[in-house]
Amino acid sequence: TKIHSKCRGEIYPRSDQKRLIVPIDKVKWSVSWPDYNPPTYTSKSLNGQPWADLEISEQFSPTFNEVERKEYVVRNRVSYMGDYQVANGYPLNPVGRTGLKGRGVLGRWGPNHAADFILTRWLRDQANGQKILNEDTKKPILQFVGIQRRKGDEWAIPGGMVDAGEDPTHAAQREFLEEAMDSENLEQKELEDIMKLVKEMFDQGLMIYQGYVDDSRNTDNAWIETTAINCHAEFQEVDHWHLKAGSDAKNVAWIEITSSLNLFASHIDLIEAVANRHQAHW
Ligand code: RP5
Ligand code: MG
Ligand code: MG
Repeated sequence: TKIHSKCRGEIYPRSDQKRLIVPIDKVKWSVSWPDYNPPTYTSKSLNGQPWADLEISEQFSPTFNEVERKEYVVRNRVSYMGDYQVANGYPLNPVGRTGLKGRGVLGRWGPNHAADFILTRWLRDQANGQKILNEDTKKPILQFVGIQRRKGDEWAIPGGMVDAGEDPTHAAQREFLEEAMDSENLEQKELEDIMKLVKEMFDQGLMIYQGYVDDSRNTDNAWIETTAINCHAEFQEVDHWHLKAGSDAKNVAWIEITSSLNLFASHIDLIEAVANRHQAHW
């Protein structure tokens, strides 16, 4: 895995908070850096949010590395990367230093669980329906449904945070429907019709990755981990689906998969895994 390329920027996203610059060879906690003391930043936007943790104190000390059940709310504090360290009551980023303490804009101390849904199909010749091969690799070209994020304008895989107690596979499907089919603005009847159309296919999706994401919002004490699902349409069953950007997406499109795509967070790694899975052009 590539380590911390996106969360060692100079300025924390959506703020003017500076990070301490961490040289690549000092990312790992195992590399000694006795004077390491980065600034602390937790966005005020977290105040009063029901999905966000509180500041760590005697009254609020989460049960790290466990699925916590308190006051009937489930909070999954387990990392897919194995047990993470907790130093002086604060969880430590399993990949290493980011140059910032606190939670930034992330709600949870420790892992913040997300889910991504990668819908793929073959690029085909409009006239005869044949798969199109890349001239150099002679391998068929895949397409995936990508969205353009409202925040930051970057293109990404549709995805979002897993709700408390929600199954990650469900979260991935739900986020796809919200961001790529605008499900939140559909009439009940339209939504039911779409669900009938997609459900069977979606349930055949395969988990391709579960773990850490190199996201610019990560800090030393809070980070995003994802469950990525790939659902592949082998024939042309998805061609008539009506894609419409919704929720935190402002555009949606079928995008050709190549290794030169520029995508949000470490989504390019997920796309590479999908290309490999289907022996597609990369
Ligand atoms: C990425 O952030 C994950 O892979 C997921 O796509 C996304 C979740 O954040 P929001 O879309 O809710 O901002 O790290
Ligand atoms: Mg969303
Ligand atoms: Mg999202």
